[in-house]
Amino acid sequence: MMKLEEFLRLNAPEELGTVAMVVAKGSLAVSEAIPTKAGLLASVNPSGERQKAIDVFSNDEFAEALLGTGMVEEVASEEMQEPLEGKGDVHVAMDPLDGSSNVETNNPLGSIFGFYSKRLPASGRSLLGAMYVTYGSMLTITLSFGKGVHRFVAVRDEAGPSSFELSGLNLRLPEKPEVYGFGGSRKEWTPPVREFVDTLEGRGLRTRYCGTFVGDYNQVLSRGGIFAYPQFVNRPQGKLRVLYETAPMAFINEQAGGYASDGRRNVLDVEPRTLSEPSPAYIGSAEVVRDLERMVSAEGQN
Ligand code: AFP
Repeated sequence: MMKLEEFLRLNAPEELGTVAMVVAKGSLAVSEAIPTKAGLLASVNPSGERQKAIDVFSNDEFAEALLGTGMVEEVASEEMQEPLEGKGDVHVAMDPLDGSSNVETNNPLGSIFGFYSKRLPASGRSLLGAMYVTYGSMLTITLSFGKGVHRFVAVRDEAGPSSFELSGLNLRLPEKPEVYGFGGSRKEWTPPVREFVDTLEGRGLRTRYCGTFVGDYNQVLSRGGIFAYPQFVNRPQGKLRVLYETAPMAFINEQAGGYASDGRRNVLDVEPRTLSEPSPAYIGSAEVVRDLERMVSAEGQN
C-alpha cells in the first residue's frame, strides 16, 4: 500500500505536495472535532449564512496550517471576508466545511481546496491542483495535480496516528451514467432545466441527493451521472461559489474524464469578479452535462 506522503513525493511538485499534506492532516483534526463543535455561534459568514463552531474551527485549522508551510501567498475562504496573506507562490481558495447544515442529520460533510497560481479571484484555468475531503463513512481525500485523479483513505494505525493510504489510482467516471441530483425544487428551476431533468429517468438514471456538494459529486464520480446546483428562475446565479467550490471540483472532474458547465461554458472558463461570486453548476459525465448545456443554451437564444 502506498501512503499519501510517498505518493506526493513522487508525483507532485514540492510546494503542492507540502500544501496537500497539511490539508490531509488538518482533515483528521476537523473530523475529530465535528461531534463536539456542532453548536451554533452567533457569527455570520460573508454570504450571510450563520456560522457554526465547526465552520470556524475548520477554517482556522486549515488556514493556519496552510500559511505555516511558508509556501502559500494567500488563503481565501468561503468563511472569511478577506483572504489571509502569507509568503509563497500558491494561492489557496477553500470551502473548509462544505455542507455544514448536514451536521445535525449526520449526512456526509466535505472540504474543498483549489490551489491557484494567480492572485484571487482567478478562473479555474489557473488551477495547479485541487482536492476534496469527504467526512462520511470513511475519511477520504481525492486529489488531482493535472495528471489524473487519485484517492486516499484515512486508516487508523493501532500503534500510532491515522495515515492516508492509496485506495484509487487514476479514477475515471464510469461510462454508463447512473445517478442524478439537482439542488432546489422543480418550481424554482428554469424551464430548460426542468425539461432536461424530465429526460434523465428515461435514460436510466435515478435520483440521489445528500445536500453536500462533495458527497453528491463523490457518488457521481463513482457511479457516473450528473450533480447540479442549477440556475433558478429567481436566482439566476445559482448557489455554489466558483472559486471555492465549482472550479476546483470541475478541475478534478475533468481529470476523471468528465465535464462541468455553468449552463453555457466550461466552469473552468468562468472568470469570477469577486471572491464569493456564485454560478450555476452542472458537473459529471461529459455526455450528460453536454446534453444539458445544449438544452440550456438553446433556450437562451430564443
Ligand atoms: P451548507 O454548507 O450551508 O450546508 O450548504 C451546502 C451547499 O453549499 C452545498 O454543499 C450543497 O450542494 C448545497 O449547498 C445544498 O443546498 P440545498 O440545501 O439547497 O439543497
